[in-house]
Amino acid sequence: MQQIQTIGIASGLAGNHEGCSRGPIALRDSQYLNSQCKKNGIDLHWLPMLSANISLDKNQAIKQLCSQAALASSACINNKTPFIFFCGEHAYAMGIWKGVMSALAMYKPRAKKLGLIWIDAHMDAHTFVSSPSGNVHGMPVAALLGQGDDALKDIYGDGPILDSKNLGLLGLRSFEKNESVLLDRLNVTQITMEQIKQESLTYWLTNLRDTVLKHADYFAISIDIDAIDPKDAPAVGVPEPDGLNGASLCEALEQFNNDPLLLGLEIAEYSPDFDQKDKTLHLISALVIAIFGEDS
Ligand SMILES: [Mn+2]
Repeated sequence: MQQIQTIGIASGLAGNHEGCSRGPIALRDSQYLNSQCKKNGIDLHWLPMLSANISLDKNQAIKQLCSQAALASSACINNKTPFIFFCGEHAYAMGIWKGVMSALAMYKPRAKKLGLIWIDAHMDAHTFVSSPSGNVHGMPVAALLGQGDDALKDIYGDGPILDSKNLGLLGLRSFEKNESVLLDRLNVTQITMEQIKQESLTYWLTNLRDTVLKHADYFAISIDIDAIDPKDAPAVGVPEPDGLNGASLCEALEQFNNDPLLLGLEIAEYSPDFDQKDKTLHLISALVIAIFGEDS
């Protein structure tokens, strides 16, 4: 049985959909998820749930959650234990991956680098200046790349930023001009749904792993559930039609099963109130098993 450090961040502060805060709690309490994982050799070892400090203003509360996420993720790297973060919103990716990069930077005798595969319908590359909504869950990619405005940089704080060569986005189909201009300027690898119609998901994910590891030592995967087609995963705050096929994504991710260079996984934006017959819950469970399960 493989033990996976499992951290939930139960917050809906960074979007305009409070229901997301219930996602991590529902997953922690799900008999289905935890028992399916056990059957497949995965012991989800749940650490105490992180939740927002409501006495702080919104951005300061998001910043605090990111710091807590960074502490938890860097501890996983230092202890060399695989991890899963289940996050109400994608905003906390800022903390999770900064924490991982900080811990890798301390490796002896040589600092190590992170490559990141970001599976999402959206680019998440807004700043407070460019965002029409001002929702921080649309900004983590910009922050991780060190491209935030002052307010976003304040939330991100000090610490390493992600080299744009070490990031690849997949599943894109809903974004604003400002975001694609930013990512194009930084030469970030972007795989759109159009491209996924030409070649299989397995092909693109093999390709992305190679790309993000060209200049990095390890890699990790961040999945926004809205990358998946709403027919397969309806339980999200911002559904976007024409997305990834859920079963194909699981099948394609199996190539990373027990990959020695894979550090961990983030799954964000699950909003259980919108689920239909637990479809999304079952898919989340299948994603985890594809990556960490035995004999998959
Ligand atoms: Mn996202």
